[in-house]
Amino acid sequence: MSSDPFGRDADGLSKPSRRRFVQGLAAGGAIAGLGLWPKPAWALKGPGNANVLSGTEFDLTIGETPMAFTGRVRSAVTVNGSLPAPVLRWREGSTVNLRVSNALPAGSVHGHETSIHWHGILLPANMDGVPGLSFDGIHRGQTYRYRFDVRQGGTYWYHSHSGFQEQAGLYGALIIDPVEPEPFAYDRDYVVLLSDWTDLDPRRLFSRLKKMPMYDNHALRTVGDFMRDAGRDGLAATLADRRQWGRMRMSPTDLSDVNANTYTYLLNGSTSLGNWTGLFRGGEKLRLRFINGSAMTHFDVRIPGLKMTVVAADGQYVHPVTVDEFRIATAETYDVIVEPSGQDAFTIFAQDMGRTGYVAGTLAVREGLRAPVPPVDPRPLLSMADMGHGGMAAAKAGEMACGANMGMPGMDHGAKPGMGHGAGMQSHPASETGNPLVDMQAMSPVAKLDDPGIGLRDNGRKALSYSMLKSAFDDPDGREPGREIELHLTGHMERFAWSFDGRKFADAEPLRLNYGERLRIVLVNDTMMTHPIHLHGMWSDLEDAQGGFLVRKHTIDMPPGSRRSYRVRADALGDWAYHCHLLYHMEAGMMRTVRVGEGIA
Ligand SMILES: [Cu+2]
Repeated sequence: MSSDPFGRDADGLSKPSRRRFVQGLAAGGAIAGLGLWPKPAWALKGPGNANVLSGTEFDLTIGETPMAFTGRVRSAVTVNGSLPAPVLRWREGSTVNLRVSNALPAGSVHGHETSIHWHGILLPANMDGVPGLSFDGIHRGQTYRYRFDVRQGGTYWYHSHSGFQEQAGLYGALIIDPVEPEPFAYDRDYVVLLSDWTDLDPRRLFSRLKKMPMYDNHALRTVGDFMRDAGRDGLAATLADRRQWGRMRMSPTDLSDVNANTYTYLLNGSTSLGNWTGLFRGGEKLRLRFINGSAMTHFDVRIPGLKMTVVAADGQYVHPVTVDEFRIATAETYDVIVEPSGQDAFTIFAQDMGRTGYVAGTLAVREGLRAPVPPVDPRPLLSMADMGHGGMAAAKAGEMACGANMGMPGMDHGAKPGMGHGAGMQSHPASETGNPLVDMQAMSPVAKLDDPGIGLRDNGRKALSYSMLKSAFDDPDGREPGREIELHLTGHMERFAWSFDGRKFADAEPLRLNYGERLRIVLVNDTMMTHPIHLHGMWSDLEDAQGGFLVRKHTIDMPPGSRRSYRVRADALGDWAYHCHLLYHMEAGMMRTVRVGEGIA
């Protein structure tokens, strides 16, 4: 029986071939040292972008493939046998046909249904790939035919929207070549797709999170830390601070629910040991298309020795801004231009926001080179201001800015609705009051657009913040929003409960938008976690602190204690998913249906 390069047999279904198995090990790298394989497995991989499919006709087969990233063999969910899924290259103005087949084996731990969602792509609702909203999903043995016009250019990605398949490997880059010439030049073009891998069955990881939300956070403060703080700040202040943290049920070092204690981070499907390498010649400009295809990880990215010029965010051009470092939330993309020179090799370094681990790759003049890999930064501490209990100045200074006025739900802080952006006490939806799924509220959240984020302040490097991202075009709609919807991101740490306005997806009515309207969505983060919020089918046009158009995105990251607003043009009929892109937050309920129709709101 013959196989094509993707390990498919003549019947079009994927099977885990020996070749793919070895390549999976290659991506893992670590196993090469065990002597099980005749040569370093990564030598099988070519440099740069392997596995690119381009054109208008695509056959994508979703199946299981054995992979080993840690030395243990696990079944990944793959597309045409590949993790990450193949890079798809489309052209703006074309019509793409994508036949997606479900070849998951019977009894797969990854379920019997699958789907592909084209993240950030404008398309008809029944092509969006969310089971239960857009269509019925793709059942075992079935093929779903996606067909739509490509109406945009830029860097995007695609992933499963079924169960936890995205965690298990079903994600890939999507590159759309624009019709118009791009406003920047480069000699080489690389995808840098970051992701997080676990050997655990993701369903088991989710149930562990429900039972032990703090499992991955080993960094609880010690008695020694306490005595040091007490010596510095005084016993009373330290005790008061600890009581507040205790009431909020969180260690100040906890920035993420799942981190490198569980995850192995991947860059283009390679571990650090596998050392994905992008080649360059001196004097060339490289375009790096960073994509965060992780399930649960914010990455802080830098290339020591190189400046990075950000030219696009979430696929859309921005005025070029040059930085040393940027934070990329789950589901975001950034295109950057770099000009390596003076060294033969540079390290692409991506550490997780909680500083528990990293993944590294290399830009080099030839294969086999490595530059030094920097240490992971010290763990940052969250402050009360980080939680929305105090202003930015306090946040920057890392001070405790909140007094006795803790944000426990149900307290009346005398806030009035419609208080505008930023300053003053924040009001809260009545559904949060007395709600067992809500353990905290932000009292004075602010936009924090000029804040690069926890752990990136004053570290001696110039870090990107949202306020530096300015679309290279004016507000494409131009109308002032006709109405405003305020939604609160809510949660309960110990229950691992996540929701909007204290209502889980299963218990919530759709959010209704009138077809054609321009509206403003205001998000308030009442939790201590950072949530990247993604609206399907329509752009999210982020506003600056004055309410003016700032930057067009498909995913808006919401740090703790933040209040951010964006404009949406409801120009896509149908039901759309609207959710936190942290996979386990979405699964726990931080999701809504957005229903766009004629005269329904
Ligand atoms: Cu979230």
